[in-house]
Amino acid sequence: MSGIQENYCLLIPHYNHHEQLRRFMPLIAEVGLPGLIVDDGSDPLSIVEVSRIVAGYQGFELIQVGRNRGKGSVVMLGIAEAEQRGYTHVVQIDADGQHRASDIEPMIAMSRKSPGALVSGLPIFGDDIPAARLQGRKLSLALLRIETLSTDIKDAMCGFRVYPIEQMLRVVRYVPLPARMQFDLEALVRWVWAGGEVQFMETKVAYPEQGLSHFRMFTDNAQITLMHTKLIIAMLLFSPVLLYRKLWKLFA
Ligand SMILES: Nc1nc2c(ncn2[C@@H]2O[C@H](COP(=O)(O)OP(=O)(O)OP(=O)(O)O)[C@@H](O)[C@H]2O)c(=O)[nH]1
Ligand SMILES: [Mg+2]
Repeated sequence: MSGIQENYCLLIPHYNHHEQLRRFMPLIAEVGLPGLIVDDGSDPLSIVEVSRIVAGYQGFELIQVGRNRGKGSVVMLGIAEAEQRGYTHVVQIDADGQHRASDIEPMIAMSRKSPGALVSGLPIFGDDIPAARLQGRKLSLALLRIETLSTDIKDAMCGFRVYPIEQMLRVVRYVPLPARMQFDLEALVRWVWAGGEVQFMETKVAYPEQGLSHFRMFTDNAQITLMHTKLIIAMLLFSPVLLYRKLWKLFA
């Protein structure tokens, strides 16, 4: 990536979060970056509302995909669209306003220092996080560390990350990433398997009372469990390569 001028845009996957996005937009617009909002087949009323919201901000564009496909699907679509518009990096930030817009600039500053790295938010949660979500995240992090044979991974599921586009498209060239909520997890695992660098930046994550989660406790957790099973089997097959790489890094 050296020699190439980094060019960042925001990428916001949106699904029935127009009320949250309405409150969040003034904060993210302040950063002064262009943005792609990819609507993931929201309800008709939500699409009308989100179209109105986005039309009110210069430099922001709404992309619609029709039927609901899942967060992973629209993030990958947004990454491809960003590449076509000449961007080298996307700052993916969820539409529900849980993340701090004021941390976008520091995250980009971190990314500029290592443009080839995936930079992920490292959530600092308050007391407002539902206990079940916290336990689920802890379990996923432990499994992700096994899957990557790495304790360097500090968070597995943050919806606030900088993805370098070229490298990310290389990661999915032969095997696509999951379309739904497993995306954040598997993207990180596959990134590490491909030899990619990951950096973490602490950032506060809120679960406000007027917030709205579309995370489906049973279905999404079941899909995440299946994904971990698949990744652990793949890791066992791939482990000689991962171990060789680790030793190489240690002794090189
Ligand atoms: N849940 C969900 N979110 C989607 C979908 N498509 C796009 N999104 C967006 O993906 C982001 C994350 O969705 P959330 O429902 O907040 O899920 P989460 O942040 O993992 O879960 P919480 O920690 O409970 O908020 C939001 O910006 C959504 O609008 C979808 O099909 N389902
Ligand atoms: Mg959320």
